[in-house]
Amino acid sequence: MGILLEISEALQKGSAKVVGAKTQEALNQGIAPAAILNDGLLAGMGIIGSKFKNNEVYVPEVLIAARAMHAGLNILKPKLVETGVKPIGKVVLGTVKGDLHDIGKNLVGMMMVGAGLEVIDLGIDVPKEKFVEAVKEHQPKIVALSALLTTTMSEQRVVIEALKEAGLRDQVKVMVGGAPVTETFAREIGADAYTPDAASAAEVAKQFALA
Ligand code: B1M
Repeated sequence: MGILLEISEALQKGSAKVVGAKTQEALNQGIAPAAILNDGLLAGMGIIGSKFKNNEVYVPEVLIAARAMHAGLNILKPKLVETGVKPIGKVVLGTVKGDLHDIGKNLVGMMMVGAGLEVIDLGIDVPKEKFVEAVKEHQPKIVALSALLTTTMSEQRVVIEALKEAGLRDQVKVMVGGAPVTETFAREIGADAYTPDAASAAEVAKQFALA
């Protein structure tokens, strides 16, 4: 069995220890970090996602799989963020209020650091006030909002409105993303950019920072 398949299967079983060890082993074998991420970790999480949808697994199993995913991501992180240059700009990043999903957000953050940006990660379940405070305090070029639920994506609009009310909207680019978010939705709520994945989010953030 290929090591990437072994990573995917260990993740589905929720074995953080095995995922961590196999991720390291794959790196030692010279497998590209992007392949380990996409064909190992994300492939496993994709299968868990489908089973979750079909009620074949439940929240506890998904949480354990997410913990295993983090174990793998922690090993990959130094490779994904290798940069060594002075940051080209700051990003305030967070998962919006009511939403506890952080794997995608963390990946977006890692890729942005890898693209040369400094990332201030506010975490999950972040209320609009905290985004506004962070913009005042850190003066970032970009605010990046993640939402994974159809019930929380509207919170991205709430944050944009709060930035407007605080008179801060014009000084930042707002980027939105997350599984239920679309280009059309992003335009509708007045975001500056929608990107479908972490790599393109980092690419667009870099363009904004250098503009
Ligand atoms: Co949740 N969950 N979950 N969950 N969960 C989903 C999102 C769901 C699609 C599962 C399903 O039914 N198929 C579904 C949402 C349905 C909907 O609203 N459309 C769902 C649900 C319903 C729920 C609960 C309501 C379940 C319940 O309690 N009954 C609950 C809600 C809790 C809450 O947030 N208030 C819940 C809870 C959880 C756990 C806590 C158990 C766990 C999260 C653990 C954690 O994050 N630490 C969890 C997980 C793991 C998932 C799935 C299985 C995997 C999500 C994930 O991490 N994917 C997910 C099903 C799925 O996605 N297939 C599901 C991997 C990650 C890399 O992808 O986050 O999409 P993703 O990020 C991508 C892109 O979206 C993008 O880049 C990333 C990769 O390149 N991206 C951005 C993300 N943010 C971006 C920002 C950007 C740009 C791109 O710019 C700023």
